[in-house]
Amino acid sequence: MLLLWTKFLKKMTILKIAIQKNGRLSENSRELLAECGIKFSSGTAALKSNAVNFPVEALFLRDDDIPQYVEQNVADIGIIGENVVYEKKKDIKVVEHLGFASCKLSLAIPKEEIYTGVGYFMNKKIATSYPVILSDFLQKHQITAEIEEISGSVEIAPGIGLANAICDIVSSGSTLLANGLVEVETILNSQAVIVANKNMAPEKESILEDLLFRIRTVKSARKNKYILLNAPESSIDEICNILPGMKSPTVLPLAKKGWCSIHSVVGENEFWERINLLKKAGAENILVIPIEKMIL
Ligand code: PRT
Ligand code: ZN
Repeated sequence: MLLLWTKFLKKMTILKIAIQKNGRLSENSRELLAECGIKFSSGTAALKSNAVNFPVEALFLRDDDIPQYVEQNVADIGIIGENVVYEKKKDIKVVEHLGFASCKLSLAIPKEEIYTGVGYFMNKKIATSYPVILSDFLQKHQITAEIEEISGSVEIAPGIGLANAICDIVSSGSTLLANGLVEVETILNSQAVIVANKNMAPEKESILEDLLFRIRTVKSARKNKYILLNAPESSIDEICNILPGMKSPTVLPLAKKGWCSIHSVVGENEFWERINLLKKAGAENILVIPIEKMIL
């Protein structure tokens, strides 16, 4: 069976997707493809792997190289952080936001400094791994500053006298705190995205559309919960207003006279707020269940 599929793959159009080999994006990227029902033939050690049930091939690379490979058609699409898209400035397009690896690219200074606004950075030395984004930001604000490009452990730079300030990725903020720094400007908000080559063949575009459909289905399911509850019939209208659902909630009679069961879908973000309103409206035995796939 696998041999037949391998022979078939050689003839058919394959979409090549570049994902990070090791790092903050790799697990989520692999998980997303797995939730889209795509299974790969090799384990995590391989540098490329064909899917056994979908026309894609995964290439496992360093995230910094992905924009260039997508531009050069070595890969058709890739999963990277928006920060890398803007830093590398390659001729590629963002086709989907994925909602994971959220972070900010920010400017931070020693906490004992008094911050006076962006003018603070005039004639200062700023350490960063993002010289392109930083220099665009400084230019936009007409600030002349020296950029010290370093590839890692940027937060240590002010403490060892290498720079006055830093421009780096911030997520929880604990690395800044541990190094006596405070965030003063957010340059950009970032999350993982799918980037694509701008001149893909129509057959590849069509595979990408299928893949994006699956990804959107997985994303909608992650953002929502299925909710079931029991309520007195007199509360149906009020509860339906609290839980509008996709079209409208399902209302089923219970064996107990005067009671019904109401089923609906609620967004992850508004979930707690809605639960309190439902309890106030008389809902009981509320069950909240994760949704595996959601096709809109
Ligand atoms: O080896 P390779 O080049 O592939 O990976 P990498 O080391 O360049 O990147 P990696 O795996 O560290 O991050 C990949 C992407 O994840 C980044 O490009 C961002 O889009 C995103 N991301 C999300 C982060 C973070 N959160 C993050 N916290 N990237 C880096 N950090 C680092 C940051 O540099 C800083 O040192 O974590 C520290 C700050 O974290 P907090 O939580 O203390 O604020
Ligand atoms: Zn990298």
